[in-house]
Amino acid sequence: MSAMLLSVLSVVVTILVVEGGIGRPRGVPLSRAVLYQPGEGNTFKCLNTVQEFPFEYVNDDYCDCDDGTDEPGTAACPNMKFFCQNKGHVAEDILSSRVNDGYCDCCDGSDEYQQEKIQCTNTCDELGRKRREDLVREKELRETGFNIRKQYVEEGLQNLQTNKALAEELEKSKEQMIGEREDFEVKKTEAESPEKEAKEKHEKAWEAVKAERQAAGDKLKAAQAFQQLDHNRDTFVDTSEMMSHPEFDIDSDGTVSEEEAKEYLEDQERSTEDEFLEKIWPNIKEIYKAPVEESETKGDEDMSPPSATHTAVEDKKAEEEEEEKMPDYDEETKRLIEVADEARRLYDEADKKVKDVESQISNAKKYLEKDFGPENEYAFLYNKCFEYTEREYTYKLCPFDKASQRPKSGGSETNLGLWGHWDGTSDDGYSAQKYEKGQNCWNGPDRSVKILLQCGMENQLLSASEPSRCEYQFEFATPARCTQPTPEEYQMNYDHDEL
Ligand code: MAN
Repeated sequence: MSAMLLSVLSVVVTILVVEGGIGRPRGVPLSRAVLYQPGEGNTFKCLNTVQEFPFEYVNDDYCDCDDGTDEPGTAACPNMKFFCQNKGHVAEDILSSRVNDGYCDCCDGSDEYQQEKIQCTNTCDELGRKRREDLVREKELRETGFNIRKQYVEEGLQNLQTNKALAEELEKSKEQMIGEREDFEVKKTEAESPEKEAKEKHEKAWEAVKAERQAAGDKLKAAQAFQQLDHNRDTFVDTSEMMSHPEFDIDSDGTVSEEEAKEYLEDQERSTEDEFLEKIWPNIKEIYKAPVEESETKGDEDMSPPSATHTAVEDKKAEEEEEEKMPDYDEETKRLIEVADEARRLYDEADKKVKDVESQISNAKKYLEKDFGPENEYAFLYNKCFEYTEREYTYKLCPFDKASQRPKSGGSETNLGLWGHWDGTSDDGYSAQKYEKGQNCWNGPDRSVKILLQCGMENQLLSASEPSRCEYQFEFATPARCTQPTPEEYQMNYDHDEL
């Protein structure tokens, strides 16, 4: 072996780390080591260009290849990746500009090999241990959550079947109840007809009495008016007597002229009492003002004690009111009303039964129409509510129903939105929900909430925020969201391919 060959070999040994039977330069993962083996004549071919350089140019801290692949372990080529093995923790690629920048980026400190700048402590074992512990906890959480989820799926399915059967059964009893209601309706109509007839008869008779009383009263008033107008008691009311009554001043000029008086006397000079009652009184009864009697003007100065006058007035009023009131129905009408009342009560009862069953059917159908997730695993949350209190508000979520907010200091609840739809990503549609059409925000949109779901051992509202005015975001943990952890998910990733 020549001295020259020996020196070349020694360079190769210094730039290649030998591990797992294959050498590789600093910053190169094992999976790419094969690309960094010295070629014929101890050369290195840049990985993405046709350039070729002596192998010792690799990691010589000078960027030779246009694609930068000759410097995987230095900061010489911009935007390259440096691979940290991080044994005991998770291997990672860091930006090549971070190599030897005086800051420890890799937990194994391999990015800071020029130790004059900084000496990094290897923290990979500790970080790896912590990470493994976290992963074990997360795995346990997912497993426990997933087991609960299985129960939810079972319950969801059962509820679905129960509600389906219930809806069908209720539909049947609804038919029967409608039939019963129809029977009661017929009976009600039958009972109401004689009741109506008897009531109408009674009311008509009462109307007739009232009309008679009114006519008699009117006649009395007319006769009194004749007496009052006939000042000279000559059994006639004439124009001059009419002229002393200012209410007959048609043109409101302050005096009642003879013409105006005649106008009311049917163009005559005077009227007899019979004529007055029959023809004149109907014309003037709305405007005629009876003279105020002396005893009436003196009313307030009455010598009797005020309370006595008051009582007399009240008594008269009560008497008049009593007279105005329709008398009670006769016994037979009362009996018919009682029979009809009972028929109405029975009908109303039957009607209420139909309405109740209709509302139960509607609830069962509402349940059946809801999308409770691919396996009905979210059905468990229906008809339940969860709260979260922060600095200012208590937020409430009733899944598949509504979301609300109320001030901690008291005050009314604000509707933040009603159940809208699932709102997850295109490949994970059940990861989020949307509640919308809440109370309108002043000068803004209707309030709405996006619920981000995550796996948790318990159903819990974890947070509530308002990223944009009146657009809220809740985080909600539920076992329904837990998927079964796979062995691959929890065995990998400790050391990549470097184990
Ligand atoms: C209330 C609350 C808030 C909201 C404002 C908008 O105070 O609902 O969350 O931002 O109204 O005016």
